[in-house]
Amino acid sequence: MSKLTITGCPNQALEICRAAPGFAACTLSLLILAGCGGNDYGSDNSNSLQPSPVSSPQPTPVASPTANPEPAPTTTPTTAPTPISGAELSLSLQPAFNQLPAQSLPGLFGLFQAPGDADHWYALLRSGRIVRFENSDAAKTVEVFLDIESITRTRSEMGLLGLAFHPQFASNGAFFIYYSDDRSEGDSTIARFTFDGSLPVSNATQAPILSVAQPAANHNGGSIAFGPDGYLYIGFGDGGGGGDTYNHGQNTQSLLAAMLRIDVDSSSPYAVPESNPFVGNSDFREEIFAYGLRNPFRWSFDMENGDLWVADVGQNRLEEINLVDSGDNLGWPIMEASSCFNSDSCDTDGLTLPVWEYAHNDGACSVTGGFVYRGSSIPALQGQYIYADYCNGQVLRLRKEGEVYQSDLIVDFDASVAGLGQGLAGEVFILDFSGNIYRIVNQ
Ligand SMILES: [Ca+2]
Ligand SMILES: [Ca+2]
Repeated sequence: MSKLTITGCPNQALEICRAAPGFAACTLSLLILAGCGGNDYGSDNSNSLQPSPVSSPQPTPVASPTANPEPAPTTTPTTAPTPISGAELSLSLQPAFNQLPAQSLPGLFGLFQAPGDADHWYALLRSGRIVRFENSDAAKTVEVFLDIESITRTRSEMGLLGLAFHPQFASNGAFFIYYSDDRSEGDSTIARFTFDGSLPVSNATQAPILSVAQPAANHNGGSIAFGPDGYLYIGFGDGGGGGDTYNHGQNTQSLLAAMLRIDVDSSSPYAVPESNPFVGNSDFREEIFAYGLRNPFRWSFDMENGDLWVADVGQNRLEEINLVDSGDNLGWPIMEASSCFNSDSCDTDGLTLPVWEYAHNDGACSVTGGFVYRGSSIPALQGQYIYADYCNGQVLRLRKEGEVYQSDLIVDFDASVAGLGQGLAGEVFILDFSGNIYRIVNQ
């Protein structure tokens, strides 16, 4: 019998919560787990994690305004805190696209626009669907863009996890998805599909790109994206369990626990770019762009300068946000953020530590990476990284003042944020896992 939630720890419980139909159950689990001392578990149990439709995704009220946007008390600055100069900001969340039918976006994991198409939004649903709707707050219907529910496994942290439109989508119709397929523990599968103008996209257009066997149902990563270099980036977690059960973190012969970079245009199914950092090094799989990651569930490129921001979900203590370069070793499981985890030496030579980390205080326990704001509606957020914590619902911003990073609260949001979204105009949207979409607005 596989181990149950109650043998896990708060952060691990949260990762189970990602799959739960409602946050209340997760809160309960976390309460039960209070004081947990760090046991590992395999969350790949089949007892409690079957996703079910969200029972009542009623639009929730606009999040309460942050009365005093002081730095979030839950954050533990990596460097010495400096006075927050953004205290003049007073932001809130406003429902967007809220004329869409109730329950039309259950398990909302992502929100995208396709290159060259400002007229639509594409919503990624964990169950195995992508639906699209018009780019208008008056939009009242969604269309099924892709439906692979029949071949998507959704137990635990599995599901349709990522979407990336090809940079030439407008002319070639190509897009890529990352889903847990119906093999074993939900093999991590990257596949290409082709949109020919008619909906839904035919599943027969699926062309496999890459599949990696998963030893456990959790820590699968999630996002995929094209970089400014035109290559497809893929983020995989350490395979699962807890505390790097399967020793993938520093295993560079494995594609797990790594950011990969592949060229999907010059060869079929893909080629390794000659500029990848470990090309010609037999100690590494050449697809690896960076490694030492625990669970890069949500990450993104700055649409203006191409910086790669990777939020790595932590174990039991610390959540991290990394600025990732080619060849980086992000440290897991030697380190959990800047704290020694599974090493006697705690030697950080050669490791890239996060630019920001925060502790599991005040209900925080799992970072949901977001986007660098490049919109026009809130100039004060320009160039700042917007992210959230799945557990306590806080939406935060990270910015650099001089050489010092600092993070503060935007909104204390009473919902489970399993993803944020960014469109062609650079605005950032906050997604409630139950299916509501919010934009950030001035009070
Ligand atoms: Ca896994
Ligand atoms: Ca790390």
